[in-house]
Amino acid sequence: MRLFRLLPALLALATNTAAGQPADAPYALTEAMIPMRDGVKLYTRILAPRAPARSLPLLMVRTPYGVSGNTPQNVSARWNFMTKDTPADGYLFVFQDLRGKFRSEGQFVMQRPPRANRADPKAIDESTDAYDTIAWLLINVPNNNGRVGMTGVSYDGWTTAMAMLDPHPALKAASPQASPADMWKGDDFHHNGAFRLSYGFEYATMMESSKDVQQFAMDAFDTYEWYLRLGSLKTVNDKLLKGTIPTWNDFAQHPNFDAFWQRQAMTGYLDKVTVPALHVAGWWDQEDFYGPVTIYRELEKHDKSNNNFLVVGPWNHGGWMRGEGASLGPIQFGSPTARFFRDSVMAPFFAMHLKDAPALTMPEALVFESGSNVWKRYDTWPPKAAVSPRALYMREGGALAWSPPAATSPTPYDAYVSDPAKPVPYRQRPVQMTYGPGSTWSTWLTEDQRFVHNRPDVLSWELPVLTEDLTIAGDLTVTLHAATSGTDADYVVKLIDVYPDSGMRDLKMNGYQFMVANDVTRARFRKSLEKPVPLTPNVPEALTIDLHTQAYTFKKGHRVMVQVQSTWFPLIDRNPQTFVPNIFEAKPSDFRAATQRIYRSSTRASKIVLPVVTEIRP
Ligand code: PG9
Repeated sequence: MRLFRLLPALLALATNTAAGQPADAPYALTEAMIPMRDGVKLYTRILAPRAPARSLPLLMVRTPYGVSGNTPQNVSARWNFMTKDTPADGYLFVFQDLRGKFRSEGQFVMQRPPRANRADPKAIDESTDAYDTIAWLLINVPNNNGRVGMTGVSYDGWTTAMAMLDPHPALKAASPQASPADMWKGDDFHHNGAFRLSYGFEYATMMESSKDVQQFAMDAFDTYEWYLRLGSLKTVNDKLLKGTIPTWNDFAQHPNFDAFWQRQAMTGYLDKVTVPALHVAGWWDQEDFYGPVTIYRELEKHDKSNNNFLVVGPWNHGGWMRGEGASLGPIQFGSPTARFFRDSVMAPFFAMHLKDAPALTMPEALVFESGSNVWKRYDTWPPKAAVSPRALYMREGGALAWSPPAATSPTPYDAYVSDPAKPVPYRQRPVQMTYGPGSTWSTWLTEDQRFVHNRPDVLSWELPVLTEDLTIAGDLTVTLHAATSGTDADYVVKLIDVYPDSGMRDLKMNGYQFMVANDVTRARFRKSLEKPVPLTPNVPEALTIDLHTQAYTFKKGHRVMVQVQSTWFPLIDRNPQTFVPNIFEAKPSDFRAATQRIYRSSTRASKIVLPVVTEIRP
């Protein structure tokens, strides 16, 4: 980094350090505009202990959500777990606004893809911005020990993962937490190509209507009504946004897994473990669960020096970074899981790499097995030993069974009519805005599924009451043999733990239907993610649905249930059920009710394959 580029920032550093700071706070604030290689300057806040005991490592968070909330007064409270009440011997905390957000210069690009030409010295991306920032910090922040850590949740987790692609040599440890990996396959904006309407619309407008964050003004408290009134998604640009929100335009112009999404997805770039990494995910993360598990797995293929680790706990999005984590919604986990993670995993991980603290003996995968409510240590994820895949079949009469259907069945399927004019709500109405006041978004994955259980457009199958515990650990896959009277369809599959009908101390938990795993598939993509093809009316086809991964004990006395439905609104946009090349361009007349059949015959046996733990476990 050449000195003339540093001068304005050094000036900013000098000017802003002293002004109006509480003398009794253990940290002092320095603000800087740090120059990047293309000349753009990024607003950065550095919070350093007033009287450092020795030279300290830098711990950095890069975010699009604004950094001004990080003050000398509150940094202690937020990050106390990392410093164990001794700020003077802790960290030099660094918070930076991404390009184009809040006080940083430049242009914000939603998940800017890695630069195409790595040889171009002026090309930029989040990796180079992290690199340039670290280079600057090492020279300009007094008392740093030459080592840097990065962390953050979700977008900030993604910037952490991006910094690991071409890391500055001083980046010695990283914890990307709930980082998305692929916005088309499994994170915030789509799942298997099915568009996450409410999140996509509300997030894109929140981030791209101004330089800061600003919620779209919806004139309905129950957004289920608001999204239904929109009708076809074409209305969004025609009447509301008029092409002003770049990310919405990308959604509308790239409905398939084309070069746009392929280039943005992290997975294609994860070909080496460059920095010791602690990947963190929550089993009930309502935004990005696919991402952290996928990033861990991709990197694990290249982890020759055993520097890549996974932690998954019973958390919602970012739940490990706040509160105790002893419960989520009404579900109890028996111990303060979030506190345990922060104190006993995250803090020692960074201390070991950045401060030569005693080594943390990290298992390859530390996962919380909910239901039995214990932490388990595995030497691979998914576990290889002591787990056998066992199929649970959908059978006649709403039954699930460990054996396939008999050769002769008078009715080889269960059926329902799915009507896009009356979609199944994904959570209890009123469905408040995602991040609106009173919103139950953050815990919706724990909601009691009885609210849709007996709808005529939701099918359910159940195992009899379990006579002993059933534990699963690893990957879950569904095969649905399905036919529709239309030419396109969505199928949502939910694996549910049904609590005992009576005897629960908390009365509402009697018969509670708790979703253990779930996802949606959009049948048009069953043959190709890039080139969707219509279904032939009433001709069954086999669809594979990845229900991701879990560690869970269905307790003795509980039941296992599977539910299938074809709408999940407004989480997922409505499939018109008539094949059109681009659903964002569908006409109102394309939206039609359709009969969906889920086959359960000997030749078309729909099933869920569970990773059943069979032997003595670690
Ligand atoms: N889930 C959010 C997000 C991450 C990355 C891109 C878009 C959205 C977040 O919580 O930051």
